[in-house]
Amino acid sequence: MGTPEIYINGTYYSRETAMISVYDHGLLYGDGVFEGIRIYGGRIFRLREHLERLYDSAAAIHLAVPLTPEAMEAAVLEAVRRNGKHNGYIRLVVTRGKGDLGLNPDNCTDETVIIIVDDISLYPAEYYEKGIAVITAATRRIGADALDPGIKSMNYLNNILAKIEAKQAGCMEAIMLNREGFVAECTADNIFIAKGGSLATPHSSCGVLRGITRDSVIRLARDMGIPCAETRLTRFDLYGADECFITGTGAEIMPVVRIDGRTVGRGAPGPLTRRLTAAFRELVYRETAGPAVSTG
Ligand code: PXG
Repeated sequence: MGTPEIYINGTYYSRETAMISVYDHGLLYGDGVFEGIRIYGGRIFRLREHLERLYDSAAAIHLAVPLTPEAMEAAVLEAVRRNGKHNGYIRLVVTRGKGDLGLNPDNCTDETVIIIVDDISLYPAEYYEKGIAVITAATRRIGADALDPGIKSMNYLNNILAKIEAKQAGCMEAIMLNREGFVAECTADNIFIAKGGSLATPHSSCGVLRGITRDSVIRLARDMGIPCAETRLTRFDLYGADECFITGTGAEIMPVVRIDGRTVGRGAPGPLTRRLTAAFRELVYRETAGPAVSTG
């Protein structure tokens, strides 16, 4: 595998030469949106859904993406093709672009579009077998009254602070609560619990990103006849759960076996988690079968 070819505004650069201006408002103010997308066997998983979320996020922050969704889809496919990546990760970023020192977005002339195709650092396989320990972070998820967490914006500072809390506690992940103290999500993953044969996950109004993996799991559960409620969850609900897992593009479905020092269920990945993991792998296989480098 050669050096990655990175797309910036229609031109490809090497990893060493791919650069943006220090006046880019993405850097100066976190003024932009992004997506993280998986490539499985040369096919892109749910590209259309990711693009829809990207354009919705952009619209919410008054950001005009300089490519049509069709042109963006073509650009992503071309970037994957050029990089010859069969399994990996696409980071799609759109920033307000180069401006000057000052928040005024009118001074930004051209939006910056970046497509990076690279390897993904996965959790070690044993974590999927044993499950992970998590904490609830003191750092709260930003509320929809401030910045709607449905927007996948480049402002991840409070998620990063929660991630630091997790690491300081010797854990891989942190659960973030919303301002009311209800469970929202993890730093880059959604969360589910199972209790009495049913699933529950925080409702989008609790301050979560509507994850594409979350959506896949909700639909799979319904197809499998497993009730799944989108509701409000408390830490009490987490501690008393039979099972818990987190979902995301990177982690897929990761079992959680300890929360704030309390053992979840029997302290091992539970039966619903295992069934959904198998069903999710089957879904990915089904949707990404076929000719390489196309949308899955
Ligand atoms: N919540 C948040 C805050 C996220 O950022 C998810 C949930 C899960 O959504 P998906 O659509 O992936 O099921 C995310 C996803 C990265 C990276 O490189 C971040 C995400 C996804 C992929 C890569 O940091 N966040």
